Amino acid sequence: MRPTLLAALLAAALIAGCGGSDKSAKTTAPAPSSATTTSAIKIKDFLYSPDPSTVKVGDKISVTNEDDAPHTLTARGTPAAFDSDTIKHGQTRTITFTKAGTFKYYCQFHATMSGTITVTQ
Ligand SMILES: [Cu+2]
Repeated sequence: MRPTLLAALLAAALIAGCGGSDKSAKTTAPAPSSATTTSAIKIKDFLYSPDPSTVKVGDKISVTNEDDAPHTLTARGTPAAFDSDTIKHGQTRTITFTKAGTFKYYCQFHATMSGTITVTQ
C-alpha cells in the first residue's frame, strides 16, 4: 500500500502544480547601488547638513559656511583624523578623508555643534 499512497500523493502534487494560475516569479530588484556618498556639507544655523554623511576613503567633501560666525568641521580625538580649519562666512574648505571608520566631528568654536561621518573602504 505504501507505494500506492506515495504515487497518489505525487499525482496530487502534480495536479496542484499544474492547475495554479501563472504566478510569475517575483523579480528580485537589483541591489541598490552602494550608499550615496556626500560631496558637500553645508553649515547653516549652527548645523551641519547633511548629517550623518558618508564618503569613501580618498573622497573629498567641500564644507561651506553660510553662517556669519566662523566654524570648523573637526574630528574628535587626538590627533584629529581631519580638520577643516576655520571657515569664515561664505568660505568653502575641502576635506580629504584618508582613514576608514565612523567619526564624530564638532566645531572648535561651538561645542554644541556636532555631526557624524562614515568613511567606507
Ligand atoms: Cu561653529
